Amino acid sequence: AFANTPEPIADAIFALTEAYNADPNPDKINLGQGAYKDNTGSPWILPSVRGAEAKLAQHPPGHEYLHRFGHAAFRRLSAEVAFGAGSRVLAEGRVASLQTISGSGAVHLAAAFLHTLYPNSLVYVPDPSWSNHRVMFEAAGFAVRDYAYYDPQARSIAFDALLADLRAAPAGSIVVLHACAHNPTGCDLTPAQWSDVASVLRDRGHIPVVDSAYQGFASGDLDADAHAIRLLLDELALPGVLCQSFSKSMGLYGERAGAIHVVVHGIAEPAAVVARIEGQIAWIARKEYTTPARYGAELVTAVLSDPGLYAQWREDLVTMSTRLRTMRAAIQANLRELRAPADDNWDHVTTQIGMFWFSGLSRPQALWLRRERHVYLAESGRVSLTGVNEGNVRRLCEAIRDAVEQ
Ligand code: PLP
Ligand code: TYF
Repeated sequence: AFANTPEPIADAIFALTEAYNADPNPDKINLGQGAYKDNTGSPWILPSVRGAEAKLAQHPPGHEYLHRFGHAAFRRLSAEVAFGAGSRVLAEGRVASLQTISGSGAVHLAAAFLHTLYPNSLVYVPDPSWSNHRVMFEAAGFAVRDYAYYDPQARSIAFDALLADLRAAPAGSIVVLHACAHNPTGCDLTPAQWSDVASVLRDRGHIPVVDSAYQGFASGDLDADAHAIRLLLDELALPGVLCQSFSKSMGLYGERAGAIHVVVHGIAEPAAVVARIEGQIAWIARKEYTTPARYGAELVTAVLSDPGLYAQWREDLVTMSTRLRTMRAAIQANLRELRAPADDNWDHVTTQIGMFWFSGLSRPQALWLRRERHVYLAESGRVSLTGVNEGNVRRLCEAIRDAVEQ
């Protein structure tokens, strides 16, 4: 038994983290996984989350199972973070919400649920995207196609090609969209471009699956970063799915706090449909893991239900997003000063937003940086800015200059 177990498929980003951890060099730089670090390179527990921990220590919630839909207050409050407390969809009861095993679990349940209804639809993911999108929708049984997203020459969004691909997709396709801070490119659509995309989605009867893993990380503002979510799923009343993660926005990576929200439009009395959707998704989860995890949901709920902690959380998001923007500016200034070639002016370091810099460094350059300078970035050239700080940014830029001068 078991001897024939085939070799597992490695996730490139997790493999990179393992290689970094195994490197004994004290000056190594970790630009792999998208997990926030402070200016000393240490993980950061958000002050708002510390406050929530203190609150839970005073009033322990215990360890009972959650309801199969998840923590009731968490489901409601997480929907309000995404859609806005005064949103029409929430007021009209159009949202089926379930707590999930973070954003990954939400994407998985979205795929599994949609497959029960639309098994023959094609699924479109941006090129490039978070690699798990394709993996999870294919695992659910879908055929997955790319739609144009990024133009490496122009270092910006290939918007005409994007629209053309979504127009050409068979009617009723499922379209995965990043709500903000696109992973890995750091390039988001403008509000005007979102409106154009929404028109195509509506005309073609496509179903948007909006993946929101970085709300608050793009601009530092929760509402600004929810623009696409609210435009598509509320204002323009497109039926669709929202996958929500608190991993990055609250720094709760290992706690696995997230939610799936399925938005129902075009039905005057949505309550019965919403209840059936919640029941169906809970049944999928029942077959796989029964109920979601408690502690992360308690922390998120403690932050969101306390006005003081909520205000602190908004500040924490500004702290994190500002630090990353400051590092973008420092990288750009250093590369310009070092006269590092390969780019006219390194403009794209600061025009991109969010956790990642899609550097344009090639695979051989990324591998050279790893081997020769102990700088660990993805082979795609994606740099997680979380690993950059005042102590290593100069050295990083010297290494990049040497890599591009090779
Ligand atoms: N979606 C995107 C675009 C991501 O980058 C990530 C990872 O951070 C996730 C979803 C899921 O992360 P998690 O499962 O930690 O919520
Ligand atoms: O892209 C990242 O670095 C994060 C973390 O399968 C991550 O989103 C990476 C790969 C993966 C799950 C999470």
